[in-house]
Amino acid sequence: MQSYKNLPDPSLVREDLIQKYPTKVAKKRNKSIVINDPETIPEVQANVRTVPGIITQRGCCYAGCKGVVLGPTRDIVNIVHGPIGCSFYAWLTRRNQTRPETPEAENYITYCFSTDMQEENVVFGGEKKLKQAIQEAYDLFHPKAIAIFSTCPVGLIGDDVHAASKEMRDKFGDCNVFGFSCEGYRGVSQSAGHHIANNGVFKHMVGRNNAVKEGKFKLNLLGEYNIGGDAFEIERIFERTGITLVASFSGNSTVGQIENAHTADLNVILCHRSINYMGEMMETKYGIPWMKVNFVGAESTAKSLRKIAEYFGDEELKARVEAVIAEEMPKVKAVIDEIRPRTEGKTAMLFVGGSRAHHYQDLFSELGMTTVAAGYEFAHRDDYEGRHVLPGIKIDADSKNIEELKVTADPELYNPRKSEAELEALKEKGLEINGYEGMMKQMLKKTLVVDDVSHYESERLIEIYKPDIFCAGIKEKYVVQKMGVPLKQLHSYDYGGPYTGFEGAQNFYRDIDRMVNNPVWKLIKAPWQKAENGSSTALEA
Ligand code: CFM
Ligand code: HCA
Repeated sequence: MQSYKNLPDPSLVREDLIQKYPTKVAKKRNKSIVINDPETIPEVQANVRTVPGIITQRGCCYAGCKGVVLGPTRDIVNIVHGPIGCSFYAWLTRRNQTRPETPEAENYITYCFSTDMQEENVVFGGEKKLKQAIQEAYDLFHPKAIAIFSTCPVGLIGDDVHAASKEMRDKFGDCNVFGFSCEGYRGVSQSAGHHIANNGVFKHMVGRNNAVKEGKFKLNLLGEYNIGGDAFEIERIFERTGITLVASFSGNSTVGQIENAHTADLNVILCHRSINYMGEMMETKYGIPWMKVNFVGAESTAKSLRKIAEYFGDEELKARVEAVIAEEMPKVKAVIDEIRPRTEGKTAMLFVGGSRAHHYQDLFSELGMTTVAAGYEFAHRDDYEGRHVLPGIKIDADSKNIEELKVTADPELYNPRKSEAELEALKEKGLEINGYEGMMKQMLKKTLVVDDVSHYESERLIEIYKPDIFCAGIKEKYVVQKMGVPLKQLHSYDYGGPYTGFEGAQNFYRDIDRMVNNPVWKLIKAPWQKAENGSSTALEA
């Protein structure tokens, strides 16, 4: 076990990580491996193309669009236009749960829809087959909406999924059909897919239904995808505090909710990376401000609830929020008190996605554990460095490859939910509207921040730091565990969860306790324990 106090010299670690790379690659990777200083946050290179040949954790644009943003909405038929593998390998792997109102209510999440493109379609074009597939889905299910997702070959042969969608939409009249040009090769990671998805959802869904939901404190929850039932716990807390959830983007959501989202008074954003575009567009067109929240970690949940209550400025809401916190926290504390003596002082490493590598640090610190190294797969600089913390950060560094959606305020609809003066007053109180702190502000001095960590670098980091737990995804899991270090999947939660809110925090503490204190890891001889001459670098001498 390595405590924070006796961490190795981080500049030697960085040197070690890049020493085997060719000079040009080493130079590039050097900019993505940063020694943290929360007081003077250094610049980190992020959202750049992975060097070919390096084994990355990243996924593709199609995964970000179809799997991440659109996948969790239960009553859209999502048809993948491409060879069958793209649909098959994205089928139910993300654990986005859903709860239809009744057993008969529409739910297509368990289906796998694909045009099953063949060589003939690649040579002669696949639009005819796509239209047939849309027709078949319509005849069989009569869904409210059908979305089409382009895979790599579709972009290469030039099928026009937008024209095909429009033709079918006009033909049906009662089914919203729209397409996404989210070919896997676009951009540098999943991130481009989020942007394309946000643009499409905003253009084709948001604002189609003006029915107003009852409720005094109405908000949309953005960037929560109900992995392992996370959204269910947040919904439970909102209900207890008297907050009305208009739409969720997109965990446990429906087409109806999203079409109605513009009637809410506030957007709260959990995963900023995947959905900041939606927050910005809804603010421009409908005057709905957004603010960053975090429901991962009990303290963060309490803080976020207080922030929401402060935004609405209602004394009754504030009192209800305090009452809920006062009731929920003792249960959380009891579990911490039981477990913390066994987890205190242990170390963790988190390399995941574009948001969780930051948010889950809160849960570890509640257990007295330190994050010694962390990084995102595909986040942008603002997710590391924060927005407002460093002025002048460009938010949409990947947008150059993506067709821009011009959003302008509609004077008929535009209704600023808070006046400029009210927003200023909230900012003065320290309530960040449209801003937040990134991962680095929260991490300790001299810890390592590594963007788009490579497989090789992860192995070296484990050998050098010997963390008590490593958090990543399914591709990393078994390699890391064979090194004698338990791996917690922070994407799928290893079939556990929920981990959000007060109850989720308790689930997480118990799962982590079971992992870091499991005697089985001591039975595995890690490679460094087997090595005859011990060390391979000066660092370990
Ligand atoms: Fe946001 Fe997500 Fe994440 Fe993400 Fe993802 Fe995911 Fe993730 Mo996997 S939207 S950035 S693209 S929190 S699918 S639910 S777990 S990599 S850290
Ligand atoms: C994706 C989805 C993923 C993959 C998870 C993993 C998810 O990016 O395509 O690598 O284990 O959360 O399901 O991030």
